Amino acid sequence: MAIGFDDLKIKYEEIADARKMSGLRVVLGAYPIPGPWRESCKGILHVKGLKYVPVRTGNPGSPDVALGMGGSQSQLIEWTGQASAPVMAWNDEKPRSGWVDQLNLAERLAPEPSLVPAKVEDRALMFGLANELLGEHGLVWVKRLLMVHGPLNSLPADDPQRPFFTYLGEKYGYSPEAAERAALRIRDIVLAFDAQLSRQKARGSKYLIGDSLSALDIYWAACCAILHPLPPEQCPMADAFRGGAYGNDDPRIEAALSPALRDHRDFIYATHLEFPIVF
Ligand SMILES: N[C@@H](CCC(=O)N[C@@H](CS)C(=O)NCC(=O)O)C(=O)O
Repeated sequence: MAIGFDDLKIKYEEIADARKMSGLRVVLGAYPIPGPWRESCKGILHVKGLKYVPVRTGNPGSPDVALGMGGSQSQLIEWTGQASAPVMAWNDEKPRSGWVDQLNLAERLAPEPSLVPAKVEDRALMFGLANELLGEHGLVWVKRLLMVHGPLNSLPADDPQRPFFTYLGEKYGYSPEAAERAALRIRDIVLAFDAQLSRQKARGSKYLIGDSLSALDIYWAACCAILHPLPPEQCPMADAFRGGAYGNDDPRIEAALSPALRDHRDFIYATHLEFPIVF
């Protein structure tokens, strides 16, 4: 069921070609891994029915996952001024590599259905909680420190996968102490989401904010995979990433990740997003 790195269903354009186009182009990275920012961005665009041209991150002939895989992303850096995905490019406007800018652009291009609550208190809460997931030092940001902790402490020095984990560890400030702080932070964020979902259920809402779908529900659905990926028939991701990078072996986080939070992810995918996830 899982697909390999050379078996992608989406047709990804090269950056040089995408730069010559107008309209909406999204640098997604051509790999079968449900990156939380990537799937968040795809989810927002899907709900809004916005069509786009998918673009790969690496230079022609280079791997797409990260610079540490040995390739080059110099064309992405030249175009967007940074080296991560996703990036949304609209006509000749400055490419947007941050999730807040991406949501705001999507809202502008397709105002309905709005994924940003109209009430100021709801909006402030939504962006605050979304930042706990996607922002710097948010859940999926710091999960990278746990992701590299195992491999950096177990892979032999000459293992071909080691440079990838070394690259990510150096880029995001890995140390064993930072990994422990990350685990506690993730637990606390998951607990905060669980409390928010319980409050919403108590007032009769099926959604994390207000009474209808917001970007936060999509972000939770997309980010949950980093701790608890969907099964292969719904998410045919590369097997090598399932269980280690996308999974959790910390009992404190496991206890916080309640059945209600897992069910909420499943509900949002089944009701508003696409199955199976396409890569
Ligand atoms: N641009 C995002 C971060 C996106 C991100 O980190 N994406 C991952 C893939 S899901 C990535 O490109 N990782 C490779 C790297 O960090 O070098 C943000 O800062 O809001």
